[in-house]
Formats: sequence, structure tokens, C-alpha cells
Amino acid sequence: MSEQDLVHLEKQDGVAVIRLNRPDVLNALNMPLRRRVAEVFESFSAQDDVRAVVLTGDERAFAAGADIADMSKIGAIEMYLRYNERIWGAIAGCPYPVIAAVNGYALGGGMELAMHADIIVSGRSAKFGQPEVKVGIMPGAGGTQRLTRAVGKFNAMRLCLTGEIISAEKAHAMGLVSDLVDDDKVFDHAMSLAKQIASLPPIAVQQVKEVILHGQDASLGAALALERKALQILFASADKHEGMAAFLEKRSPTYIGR
Ligand code: CO8
Repeated sequence: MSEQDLVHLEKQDGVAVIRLNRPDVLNALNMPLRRRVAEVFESFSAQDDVRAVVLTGDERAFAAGADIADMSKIGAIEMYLRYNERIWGAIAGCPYPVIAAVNGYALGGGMELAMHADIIVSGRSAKFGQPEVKVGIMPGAGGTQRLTRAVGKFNAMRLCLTGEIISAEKAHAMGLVSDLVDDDKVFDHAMSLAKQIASLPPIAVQQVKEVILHGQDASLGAALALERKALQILFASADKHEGMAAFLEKRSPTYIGR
């Protein structure tokens, strides 16, 4: 399969859809797939007509982890020189809200990829887990850190230390999954959320994302200051004037992203 085909792309009403496509190995993340995903994120991040991204897999798997066959052959320095954090920096740095639409397995690097998203929509029969410890390694793309921030120390420890695969219902209860829906509704639900977000004033949307992500790692005082400054900046936007005017004039707003 060519590197281009590892991911299917589509754009609909301001929403970019990125669909992982290595079905024979449950979308296991080998280096070409990881690079291709990053490349398309980078490209969509630079496109003005994109307002939100939906990242998804297929019915059997969002992604069942980093490719074990590939990792079995490499040593520490090769692993280091892959610079996965630089490659996936393009995903972490995507300015638009990213919604992961998960069916089937989201395991290891696959769950870490889902956690790069801002909202996770999951089907009821999806499965989540950080099973790396069972093959002698550990999470390396956010599984100990993004997960702990999302679900707290005791849930993260339980998942990473046991490698246990859990149900979507359990993942939802611990706060990893934003919306739990029937399996056949996952993509449509994610698209509907993405389109809803895409119709909102883009600068305000991007500021919300930036402040939540940066704020969670700052002190409360610094994070609250960041929030206030972002709010104040929005008062300079044309979309703020339009949004408030439209409300007062009882009409629908037309946002221009300025
Ligand atoms: N890597 C490579 N191949 C895989 C992977 C994987 N992670 N997962 C599944 N496959 C392949 C299988 O080998 C199989 O291939 P084949 O048909 O050629 O034998 C095919 O996908 C279908 O899989 P199964 O036959 O095993 O399907 P089952 O329904 O029986 O089982 C499971 C599904 C439970 C998901 C099972 O495949 C499994 O346990 N997979 C491995 C899950 C795992 O351990 N994931 C973590 C990997 S380690 C990791 O992610 C490290 C992250 C470090 C940071 C990386 C940054 C990206």
C-alpha cells in the first residue's frame, strides 16, 4: 500500500475527516502511517476552510497500537531517532478542535493517538487500554501523562500497570470518553459535533482549545490570567460584534473568522 493510501481524507462543510487505513493489522501504527497522519494534520492546520477535524479508523479498530512487528526489530537508539514526539507534534499542535471517533480497539499508541484529540466519541462496544506493559514496554506518546490528566492518578495507574483492556462504558465513566453512542452512530455523531463547532466563530473556538490545553499545565493563577487575556482579545474580533448583534437583533449570525 502506498503511503498516501494509509489514510483516507475528505472535507465536508468545514470539517476535515482523517480515516486510518491499515485494516489488515487493525490500523497498527507503523512509521509510514504515523508520518502520514502527521502530514495530513499539518496540511489541514494550514487550511483556512477547515474548522474542525474528525479522526477515525474503521469498525474493527480505531488503532490497536504501535506496530509490534515493526518495534520488535529495533533498539533504543533507533526508537529515539524516530522522534515520534516531533512527528505527532503536528497533531498536538493542531489549532482546530479534533474529535476522535472510535469504534473497535483503541489500544496503546492508538489510545494515545485518540488522546491527542479534544473530544472522544466512542461506540458502545469499543475497547480501550494501554497494554504496552504486557509486551515489556510502556506508553510513550502520552499514555502516562495525557491519561493521568484526563482520568486521574488511580485510573491511569490501574490501566497502565495492568495493561487491562476496558469497555467503552468504563472509559466513559472515568472521563476518557466524552460521548458514548451506538456503534453505528459514532461517525455521524462525531461529524455532527464537528459541524456544530465548525459553524461557530473560529477564533473563539481556537482560543477555548488553546486556553484549556495550556491552562491545565499551568498554575491556577497563571491559567486564569491566560483565560482572561484570551477573553479580552476576543472583544477585538468582528465575530464578537456579529455574534452579540445577531443575538440582540434576533437573527442568525454570519461569522467571518476575523
Ligand atoms: N501491531 C502489529 N500488528 C497488530 C497489532 C499491533 N499493535 N494489533 C493487531 N495486529 C495484527 C495482528 O497481528 C493480526 O495480524 P495477522 O492477521 O497477520 O496475524 C491482525 O492485526 C488482527 O489481529 P488479531 O488476529 O490479533 O485480532 P484479535 O481480534 O484476535 O485481537 C487484539 C485483537 C486484542 C487488539 C490483538 O490484536 C492485540 O492484542 N493487539 C495488540 C495490542 C497491543 O498490545 N497494543 C499496544 C502495542 S505497544 C504500543 O502501542 C507502544 C506505544 C509506544 C508509543 C508509540 C507512539 C505511536
